[in-house]
Amino acid sequence: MLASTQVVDMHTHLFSPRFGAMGLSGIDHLLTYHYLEAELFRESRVTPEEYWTLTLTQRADLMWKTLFVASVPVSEGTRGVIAVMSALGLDTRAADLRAVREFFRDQDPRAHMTRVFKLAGVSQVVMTNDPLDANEAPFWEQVADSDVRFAPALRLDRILNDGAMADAAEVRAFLETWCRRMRPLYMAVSLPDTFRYPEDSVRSRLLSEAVLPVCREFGLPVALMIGVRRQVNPSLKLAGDASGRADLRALENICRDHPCNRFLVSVLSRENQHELCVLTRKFSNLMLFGCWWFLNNASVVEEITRERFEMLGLGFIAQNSDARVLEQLIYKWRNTRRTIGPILARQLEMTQEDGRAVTRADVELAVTRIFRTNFETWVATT
Ligand code: HDL
Ligand code: ZN
Repeated sequence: MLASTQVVDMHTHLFSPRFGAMGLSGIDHLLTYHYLEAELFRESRVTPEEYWTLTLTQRADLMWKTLFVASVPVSEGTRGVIAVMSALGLDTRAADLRAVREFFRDQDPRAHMTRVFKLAGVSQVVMTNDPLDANEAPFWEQVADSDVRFAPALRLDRILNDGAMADAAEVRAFLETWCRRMRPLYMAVSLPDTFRYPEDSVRSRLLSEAVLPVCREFGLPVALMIGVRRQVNPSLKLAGDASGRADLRALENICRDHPCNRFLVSVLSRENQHELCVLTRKFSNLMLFGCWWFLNNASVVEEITRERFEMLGLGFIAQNSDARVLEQLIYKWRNTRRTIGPILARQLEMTQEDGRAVTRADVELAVTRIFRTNFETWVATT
């Protein structure tokens, strides 16, 4: 059932074909994924400074040699590359990347994308769209055919975290314009472990006076992704972020103070997961989603998904991939099915043991809810 259910991947960093080179695909991008760069710098004598002077091809070659030839790929990230190559019929013990690069070069991009979505069992992904990103904004000026497999989400980090705008009226007008232009499914922001709400800060004021009112005006949820400690090691660039335990009273306050807003919430610290389940039980305008980033490892996914079934029943969004490279969909959703399938089966088995027969329709309902319809219902504006 899980294998045949098409999922909606509600948070990724993928881009539809209309965004050109912003959409990443192929072995060089798969190998230079920042999850793997963090592992490389621990295994290789090459320093980050030296690494950043290399070309993309040189970085991918170094990654392959260091983590896949000179070592055994057992981590989540390295096994992911193996799973993608295997699914595409490529030699996972190749001494070098020549033949693999040739394969990707020979693919018709559209046919390849369709094949990847099929292999991953994904019907739609939600992008991360930043209207203040100079590379991305011009693509929104052009009217282009939209690919229904890619839905927009309006990302707020530059406004709420980086001080791009401080005036609430200006932010409100800006967001209204972009909601009309982009038609996002939701707005999103990543927040530090130190996030407080309410507080005497620009971020808190912009949330209250601009973001949340515009979300109400357009009927959009806002995704709060809490617990990121950005750039704890700047030399690693994207790989330099870490996680921190957040004070979820901020979440409690914002959900209670804004009952007419809907919230999607993911927190990055494993230590916050149980209390997030408790809070989700307190607020019907709070929907918990995914096993984010450093949590997207089988050992943690198992633990937090069991807590969620026990405390929330089927009322949560089980996973998002956070994929940055197209083919990552294949391994991230393969891993999710492999990990969460048995957990759901055990929960349903216990329902049966406790005295309620479980039918095929029950299983289908459960799978569909946690991997698609809970999200689709949450973002429906009608
Ligand atoms: O802020 C985010 O959306 C995070 O997912 C970051 O993009 C992070 O770098 C990431 O890719 N996590 O998987
Ligand atoms: Zn992300």
